[in-house]
Amino acid sequence: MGASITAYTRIRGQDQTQYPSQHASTNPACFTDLVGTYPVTPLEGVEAACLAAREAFKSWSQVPAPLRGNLIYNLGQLVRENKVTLAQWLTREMGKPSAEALGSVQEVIDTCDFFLGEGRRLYGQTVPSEMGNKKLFTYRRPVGVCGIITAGNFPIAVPAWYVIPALLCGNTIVWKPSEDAPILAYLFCQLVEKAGFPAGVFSMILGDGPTTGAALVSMIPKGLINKIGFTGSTAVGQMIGRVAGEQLQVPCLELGGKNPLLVTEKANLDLALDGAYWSAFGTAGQRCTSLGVLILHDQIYDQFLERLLARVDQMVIGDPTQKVAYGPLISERFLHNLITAQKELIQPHHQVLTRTIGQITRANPWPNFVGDPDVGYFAHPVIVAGVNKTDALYQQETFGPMITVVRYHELEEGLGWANDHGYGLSSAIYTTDPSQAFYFQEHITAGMVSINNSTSGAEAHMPFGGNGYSGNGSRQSGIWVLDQFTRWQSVNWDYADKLQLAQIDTVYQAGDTAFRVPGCG
Ligand code: UN1
Repeated sequence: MGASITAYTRIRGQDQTQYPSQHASTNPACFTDLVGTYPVTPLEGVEAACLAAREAFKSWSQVPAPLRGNLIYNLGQLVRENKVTLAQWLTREMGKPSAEALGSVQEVIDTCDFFLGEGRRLYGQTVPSEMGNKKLFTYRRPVGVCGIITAGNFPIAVPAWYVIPALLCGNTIVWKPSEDAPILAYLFCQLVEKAGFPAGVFSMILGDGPTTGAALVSMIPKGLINKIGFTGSTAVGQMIGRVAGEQLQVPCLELGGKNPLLVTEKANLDLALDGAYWSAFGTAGQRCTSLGVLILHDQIYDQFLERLLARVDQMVIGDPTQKVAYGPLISERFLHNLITAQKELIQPHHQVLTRTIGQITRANPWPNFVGDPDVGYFAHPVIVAGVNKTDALYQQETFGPMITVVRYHELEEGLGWANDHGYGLSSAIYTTDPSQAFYFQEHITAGMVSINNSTSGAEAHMPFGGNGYSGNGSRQSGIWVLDQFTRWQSVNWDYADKLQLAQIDTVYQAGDTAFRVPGCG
């Protein structure tokens, strides 16, 4: 429990107090704890933020990139100084256990550390011309106003993956954070402003996806948004992709996963056990990189599963400020969605191998529970066997502490289980045999592959993103995200003082006949 904060829509560095605060953000581990209140930004506020961003783009895009990088440095320092406080608010508002909360604030710092230097690179190329007295160059040019819509599981880390490179590249931002963490978003927004970004460069609008998110997306056909970035469900990503595609825009989409973790008969089983346990139940399974399908070789299936179930059975769940494997789900909505998925997707031919399904309550208890389950949104850990590829339980992402387990005999068959659901975000293989590891790496469709490590926990400067139902191939983080927030401009500078036409006036050498088609002169 602690003080509560009122969050506001922020446009041009100012609280928009004309939109009254009506909505409550509560602690998912203790819903009597009011973290704060916030207003839903109405359509006119969303438009005002986009117009402010468009105005600010004119000057911001002209600030030299090294100087933009200096502001990223400031932001990184501010987040560093406030790391513990931000992590505490993060735990309180969305329920991530303290160590993970600190880790996810660290991802913001890591991202700043990477991009402050990029301000002094943002390299283009010099390219040889086919004629004399002519020089060719390439430049990265900013895209314009970026609308960013993010989820509640990484309430500032994933936004930072978009916002920091986008700002560094000279774009301006309208950010719609998750309605599950508006207070943390507001605190982050204040740090961005304190770092010195000019008014209008970064605005924040508040509300849920169907209301404020949809309002932001509706700015694309109005011509007020040049690039949209979205982290969330596949269904919403498809909808955003359609709207953006209509305007010939390529969105940056980071969507769901059904991430496989495959354990071969040659795996170090102790290591694989740690990896599977964490991938499945870390963050209560609420990472887009969390484990979806555990794929076990015949030879180790019984032994591995027995050990995993024994460990899960001893799991400590509950108050995220204590030492627990996982805390609550992010909000009531996430709990509701998980319970609905369990009711609809678990069929009579499936076997629930863990104690039970649904919400942890005093009436439906978990033995090693810390705190009072009846005041929060806690879910039982669930492992389901007996799944077929035609089952919706295999084909759909279920966001929460629930996985399915399948067995395989040939590695090719195991890869079928890993790929055939059509998602392709993260994946993992546990083996001591390099030929198995490389076979997996070469045949998996996922954008990210771990060898002897968990499906989740990507480092902040590696390309992050998926294929298939997990995304449109866009990549965040590291140098790769620069392609999302810049467009290549090619420049040719001719100083011959006469018109020189490429291909036509080019003086080819005698030896270039090698490229002529035989029989054509
Ligand atoms: C997400 O769940 O959207 O790799 C991002 C990981 C984290 C990021 C997850 N670094 O699990």
